[in-house]
Amino acid sequence: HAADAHRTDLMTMTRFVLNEQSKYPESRGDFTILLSHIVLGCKFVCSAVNKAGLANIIGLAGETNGEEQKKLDVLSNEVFIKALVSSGRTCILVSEEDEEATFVEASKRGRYCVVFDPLDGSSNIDCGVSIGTIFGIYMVNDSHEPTLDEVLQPGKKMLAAGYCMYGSSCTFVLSTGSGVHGFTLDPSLGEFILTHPDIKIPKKGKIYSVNEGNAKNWDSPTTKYVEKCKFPEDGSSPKSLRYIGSMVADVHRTLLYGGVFLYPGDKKSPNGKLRVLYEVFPMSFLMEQAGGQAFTGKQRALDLVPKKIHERSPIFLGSYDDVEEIKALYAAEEKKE
Ligand code: P6P
Repeated sequence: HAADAHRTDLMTMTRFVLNEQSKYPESRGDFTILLSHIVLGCKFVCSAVNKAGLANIIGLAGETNGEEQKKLDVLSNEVFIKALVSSGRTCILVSEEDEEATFVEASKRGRYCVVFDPLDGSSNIDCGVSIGTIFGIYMVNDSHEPTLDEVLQPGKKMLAAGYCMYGSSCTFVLSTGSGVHGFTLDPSLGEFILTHPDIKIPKKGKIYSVNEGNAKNWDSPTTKYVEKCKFPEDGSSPKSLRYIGSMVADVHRTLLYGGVFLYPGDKKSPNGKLRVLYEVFPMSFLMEQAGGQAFTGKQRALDLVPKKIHERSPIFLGSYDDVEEIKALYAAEEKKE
């Protein structure tokens, strides 16, 4: 029976990625092993975040055996770094939590570079708002003498990218370059099961997502675009504003419902707030793979070449047609200058 087959034919992430990998006969399963270690980190964080509210009671996040209460993002970072190094498949790691990149010792070195934010939006933990882990994966060119150049690459060079959102359920969204797929953690199995195969973002949306509190400092194209969302000139109905203030949650809603997420630059911070390597690139990669697009105000986000591992960029991402409108406003501004 089809229904039974569906129930008993569990498409776990491991099985899904092995299927993907079978398209590359020469691959030795290294990517699958790497991904399994990223998933291990996410399962740990999911469990820790879900208990965060009880931290003081159960002495979580740093155990109260005398050790000072470690912040969950610091703890999560340690778990990811250790899991990735122990996978034996990584060469360079860049984390939002670490000023310097981690160069894996030669004996444990592999072919992948992972850039990640272990707990993005962690300031929202205490009020229970969804937060997440965001990651991107590059293949290393020269693993003998790796340098930072291996990760100062445009986002279009990424092999894979994804995020894990710790919300009402634990949802892992992944692209390895052949579409975007969503998996939901079944806590009884401890497995991520495929629940959203081949996610496609609606071509146009009815939602815009931006921190309106920064409106005073926006440039003209962003100001004009937001104005159009609120007071459409063509008589169409205004868009809804949805802003959670946690990138993974705002992007996940945009991916599923459509619309556009903006973190523009402004007079105070010309490069905006979001980091190129482990926020802008992975989310832009996913948006393109889902049929949307991502723009920095100057260029296609994935074409940007980062100079520093923690540099920031303005970002406008989401439904294809909505981002086109933003690009047109920036192009018109360009012409005036
Ligand atoms: P603002 C969270 O702190 C974060 O890094 C992203 O997750 C989120 O999109 C953004 O900052 C929110 O920034 O300035 O609107 O509070």
